[in-house]
Amino acid sequence: MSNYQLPDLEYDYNALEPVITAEMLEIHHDKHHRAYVNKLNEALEKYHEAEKKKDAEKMVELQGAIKFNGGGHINHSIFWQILAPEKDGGGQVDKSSSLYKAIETDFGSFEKFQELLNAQSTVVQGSGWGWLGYSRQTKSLVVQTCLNHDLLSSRGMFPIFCIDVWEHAYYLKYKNVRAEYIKNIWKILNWKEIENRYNKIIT
Ligand code: MN3
Repeated sequence: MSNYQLPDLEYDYNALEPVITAEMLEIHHDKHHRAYVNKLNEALEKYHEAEKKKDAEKMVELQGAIKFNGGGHINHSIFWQILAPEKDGGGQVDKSSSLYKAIETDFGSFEKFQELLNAQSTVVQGSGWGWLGYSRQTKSLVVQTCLNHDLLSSRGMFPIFCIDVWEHAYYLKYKNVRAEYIKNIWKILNWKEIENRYNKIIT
């Protein structure tokens, strides 16, 4: 039996205001993310039944739902952790950290990295995610975007942090102006957690 659970947030629904309003965060976490978890569990249950019956056709058919809802669950679980309220240090990057130095080395400057991630995330067509990733192959940081809930790890890159650029992430406050939402999200990035994720992968 697969029974994935919706992870609790480590902050209140109103804690990311004004960047993300309480209403936006509650709907995003409690409705959208919960639906991915429920649909992932349903699809996996059907998959296990099909597996018992050795029904390969049904198993293949279910893979789309597992990929989409499983990716939604995995990506959102990262996203909630790499955000933090401004009063708890959200948005404050430690310029002496190894991640900050690696960003300067790999992108020229922190500002150039920011511009690149913002620009690429803004032009994702339809729904998707912007990422800072780490390529084990080139041993360097990379900016990437994924469509829908595709996983960065399926490209052989380790996901360090992400920006959800689905309309459901910003529309209630920012309407069609995705660029404004992306510009503002830097105020609530949890750099301690982001640095931890980077340090784990390079050591
Ligand atoms: Mn989302």
